[in-house]
Amino acid sequence: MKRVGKVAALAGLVALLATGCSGDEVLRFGWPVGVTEQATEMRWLWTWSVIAALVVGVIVWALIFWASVFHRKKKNADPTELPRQFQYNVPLELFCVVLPLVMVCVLFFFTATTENDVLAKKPNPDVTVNVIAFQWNWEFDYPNEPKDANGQIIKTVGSSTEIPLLVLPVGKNIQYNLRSADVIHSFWVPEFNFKRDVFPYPEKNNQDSSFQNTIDQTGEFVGRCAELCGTYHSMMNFEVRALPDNLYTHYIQLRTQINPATGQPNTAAEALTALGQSDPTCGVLCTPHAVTTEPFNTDRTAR
Ligand SMILES: [Cu+2]
Repeated sequence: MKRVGKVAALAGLVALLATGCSGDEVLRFGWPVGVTEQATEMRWLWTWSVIAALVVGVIVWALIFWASVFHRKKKNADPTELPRQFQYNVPLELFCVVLPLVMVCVLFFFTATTENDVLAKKPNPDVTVNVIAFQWNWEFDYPNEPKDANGQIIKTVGSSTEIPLLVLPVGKNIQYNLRSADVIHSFWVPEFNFKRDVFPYPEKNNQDSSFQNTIDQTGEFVGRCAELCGTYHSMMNFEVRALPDNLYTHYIQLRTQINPATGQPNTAAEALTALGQSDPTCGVLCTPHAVTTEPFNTDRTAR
């Protein structure tokens, strides 16, 4: 018994150390890192669901252990005699039906309320972006921001040589309006813990093609298309650049201004370069090109 205990403790220790989990990861129970308020809310649901499952698990394991260790066949037992039977014990059977039902109801309640919160939309979002997916890239428009010096909406379009940067502020309620110019794509930023299909003509199909979230930390987060949409589907990447609010406002200002070198309003890359020059603390956040992914080679004979 003592040896079994030692071996079990050692196996547990090895499992814990060999998986290389940090304290934070252990508490997340495998839930991926998220950077939005909504992702945090989903993580809470996951963490408490796992804790509840573990509590049930511990009780069930203890009962199995108790039954198999302390209720073994007695040495001098009569082999023809059955152990005590429980199958028509009404209170016990009621308990075994009602308790799981209560557990399912509790899980359902917290799942439904979390989903409602994650999908909730406020009437007046702080920032609105129109996300247009096309084979095989992305366009991001800022319809509610000031127009640029040419009177055009500020927009960032990706190409086969440039990853589009979706620049957004942290701590603000952001609305994403999704639409496709051709086939079905899917807007996915892994760190948002959120993914939604991007359809053509969403209004014709009565689709709710928008969602909102609030990013709660600055950083560079890769975005991907998560719906097989053709030849270059796997390279249909973009990058979310979550800036502090004051830098975001400055970025939008720069996007409206004419770049003397080109005679045109600043592109995303030019605006980020200027932003980095005006605020040296900006660092990686102001890199003019994507840092989480690379443009793809369209030469199909390249390999
Ligand atoms: Cu796609």
